[in-house]
Amino acid sequence: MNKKIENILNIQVDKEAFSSRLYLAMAVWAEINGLSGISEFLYTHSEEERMHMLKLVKFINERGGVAKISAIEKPKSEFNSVEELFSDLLNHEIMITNSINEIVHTCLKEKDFTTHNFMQWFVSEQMEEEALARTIMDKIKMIGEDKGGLYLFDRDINKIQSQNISPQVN
Ligand code: OFO
Repeated sequence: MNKKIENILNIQVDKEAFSSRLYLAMAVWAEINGLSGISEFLYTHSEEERMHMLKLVKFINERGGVAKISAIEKPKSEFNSVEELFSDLLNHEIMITNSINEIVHTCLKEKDFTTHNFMQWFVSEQMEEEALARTIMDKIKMIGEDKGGLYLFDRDINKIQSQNISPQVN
């Protein structure tokens, strides 16, 4: 496997692992703050990010490279509000989209069309995840300070998830 591609894929392995732990930390915060629907949503999202990481790990190894599992920085675990949490989540997904786009760009420059083809799954996944995060942010902004609205949002968030996310990994 092309070394440059192997390296950027390994950096992405770390980013997906970090995403999984960031969403896990968010899930814990939501759970201890009595937001069980939001926490369930985030636990599931954390698991999906772990699957993204594994998908990359397996691809690197199958193509003759070596997947590297490194230390990961500690994610943020305190949030002032649900709005801050989901705003962080949206910004994180935008960063991941940019990172995926960079990999796609490098694949084309290096003429690695196999990895380019493989990365298309991530391109579509990011489109869905970003769209979902934006939908959620719109709803949270609508709710504002309304506690009843937050109660309903927490109850219904997992329905929004099932309409928008396709967690298929294979
Ligand atoms: Fe939410 O991002 Fe993985 O790819």
